[in-house]
Amino acid sequence: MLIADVLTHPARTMASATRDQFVEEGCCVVEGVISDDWVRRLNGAMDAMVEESCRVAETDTKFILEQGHTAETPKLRRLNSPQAHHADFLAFMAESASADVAADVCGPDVKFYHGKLNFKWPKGGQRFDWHQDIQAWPHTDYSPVTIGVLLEDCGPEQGPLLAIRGSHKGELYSMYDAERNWVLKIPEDDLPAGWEKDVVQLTGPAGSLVLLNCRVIHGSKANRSARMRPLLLNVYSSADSFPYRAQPIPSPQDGMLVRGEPARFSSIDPRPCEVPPDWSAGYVGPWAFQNRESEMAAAE
Ligand SMILES: O=C(O)CCC(=O)C(=O)O
Repeated sequence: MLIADVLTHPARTMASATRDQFVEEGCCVVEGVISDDWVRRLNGAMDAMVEESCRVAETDTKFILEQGHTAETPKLRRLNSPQAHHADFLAFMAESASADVAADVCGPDVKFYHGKLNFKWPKGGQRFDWHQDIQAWPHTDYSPVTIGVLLEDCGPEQGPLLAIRGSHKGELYSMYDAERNWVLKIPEDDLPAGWEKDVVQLTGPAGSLVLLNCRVIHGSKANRSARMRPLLLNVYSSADSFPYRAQPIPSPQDGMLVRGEPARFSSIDPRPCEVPPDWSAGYVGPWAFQNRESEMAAAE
């Protein structure tokens, strides 16, 4: 659904000023809609997954491990498709106020696309370079939204998500480098002039939702603190928005309707999007190309 049509429906869970901020800036934090009980359940599910990862020695389709991961000192970078691996992650994605917030920004008919749980281990969890998401999973319109939930309090030292306010209204960058490697990275020299003043830190207490429009430029710095930074990220879209390339993080919940009715017609936004590699044989993450040199120095 195009945003002009979404806005004909009143926001029901977000304050309308916060929704307006999201529409204008491409990002926002929503506090106070996820209960402490949900935060507790999600943390329990996360702990169970971390415990399971202790029996894994190499990255696979479920767990992406950081260097130095061992059973004694687990260091996970990502759990793919948490909703496929624990009932509480699934219930949260489909039944909680997170899906209601998705309906506020996607329109009343909402489906799920994919999910991941990103970790940043204390004192070392790595940076994520500036990038836009939609080039990894193009859709027929730009309704897809990533809704993150902070599983712990997250302050500036923990490597919170950073977004460049308003950048969703600008161009889509190539996520390939000059050698056609899929790097999912925008070099800082290529960012729009004056971008530094528009960097927003998406921090907040545990249970806060952080919203990213699928076109907004975002990234994060390393975790320098002594606290973990776990961030559960679910991508939703309008039900009438359809991906036209293979799903990079496949799961049985891909396309699951979580609010409203299924689509009869597709929504089309003609603004072009460079297509990603074919992920049908498996997603090749950008890890080998991320976190090099001194990028993000200007955001320090
Ligand atoms: O976990 C992070 O800090 C960044 C995650 C992100 O931007 C992504 O997964 O697209």
